[in-house]
Amino acid sequence: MKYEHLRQQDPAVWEIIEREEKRQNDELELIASENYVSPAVLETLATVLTNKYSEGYIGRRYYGGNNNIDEIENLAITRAKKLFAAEHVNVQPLSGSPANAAVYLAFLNPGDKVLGLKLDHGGHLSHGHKINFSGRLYNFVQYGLNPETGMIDMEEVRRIALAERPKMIVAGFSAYSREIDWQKFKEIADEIGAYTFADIAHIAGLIAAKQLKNPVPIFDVVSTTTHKTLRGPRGAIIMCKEKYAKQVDRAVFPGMQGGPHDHITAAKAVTFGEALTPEFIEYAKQTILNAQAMAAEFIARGYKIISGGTDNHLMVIDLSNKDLAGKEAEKILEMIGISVSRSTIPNDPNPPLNPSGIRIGTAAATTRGMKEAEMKLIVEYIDEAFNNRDQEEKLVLLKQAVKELCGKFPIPTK
Ligand code: DSN
Repeated sequence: MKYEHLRQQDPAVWEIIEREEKRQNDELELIASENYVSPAVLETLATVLTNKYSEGYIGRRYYGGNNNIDEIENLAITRAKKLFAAEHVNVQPLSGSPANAAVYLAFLNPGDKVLGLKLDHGGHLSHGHKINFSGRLYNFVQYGLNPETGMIDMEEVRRIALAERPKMIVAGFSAYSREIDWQKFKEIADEIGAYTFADIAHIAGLIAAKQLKNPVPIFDVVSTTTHKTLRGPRGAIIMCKEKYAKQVDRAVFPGMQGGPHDHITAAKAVTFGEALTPEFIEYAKQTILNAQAMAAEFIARGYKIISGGTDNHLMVIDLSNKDLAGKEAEKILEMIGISVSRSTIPNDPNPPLNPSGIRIGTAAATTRGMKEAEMKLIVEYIDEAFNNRDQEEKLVLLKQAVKELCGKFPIPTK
């Protein structure tokens, strides 16, 4: 029986997990940063590798008994190098923020100036927000999106970079739907002798599948989580030029972290193996096609998408013309079994806890096998839910429709 020991030993925990499994099966996941791992990745996460301590690096551990772990870590590194054309990879970061903290530790001193995208324009907390460690330890100056186009204005980035002369420029975002001109960022950084750091957490899977441009051969250092479009376990990696390998490794351990989570390292290796297959390229292509179909349908129904569309897996919808704010929209959709995340819009007049928009992504729905026709249907359900937000009976019917749709596209178990 599946999870036999857990069921018998701790029904209280099991019952919650079982409920969550049912929720994930019956409901639709449109949170742009979430996805479903393969059964092979899930199995790897529940292996005995979780029992091991392996502080240090391959062949240089501070604990005995690490021969097998060395092999696992080597496999993860070798596959990641191939996937991203990376010179050096550190596969030990526990997640996105710790990875970014390690990058700053490797290249900067406290107080150094860094240029990053504003959080409410699509950046990330760890790109210099004042309540985050990054904004408290380093002197971040920030660029925003062009208010007319909703896109990054590279001339504006250049103007700020030349005026502020930061030691590092950060590119790569949590809620930006357009292709990023990595080469242009690099040229600007070279003009002022700044380091280039790309955080590709959201789009790593699309880059690995060669559907978006890859910053790894261009930038000094690149971080990514492994659990978004890359469809792996919770975790992160850092890629850099060989000349920065030592300082990056030292920053991860002993700088930021203790022992790596070896079961997760193994699951990263399995994920990279999956991402190297032709099937994954098809998945990434479809994820983008689905996002574009969804954005077009929202626009046809009078919704305002920041930047007017998407080149990747996500979009940010400004709901201010719908008499609706992000928190309420998130709640209404939760009532019909659809998860999205509220999102700020550029120069949002509303506070971060109740911003003016929502962010939607197609990575998880595409893993279930949904295509453009289902995306259109989903937008119809969302629109109907917003338009009938006070009609409880209508919302119940929509929840049933979402469940039926999910039933036709089960989360892959093979
Ligand atoms: N929480 C992730 C996201 O939703 O984009 C980023 O950390």
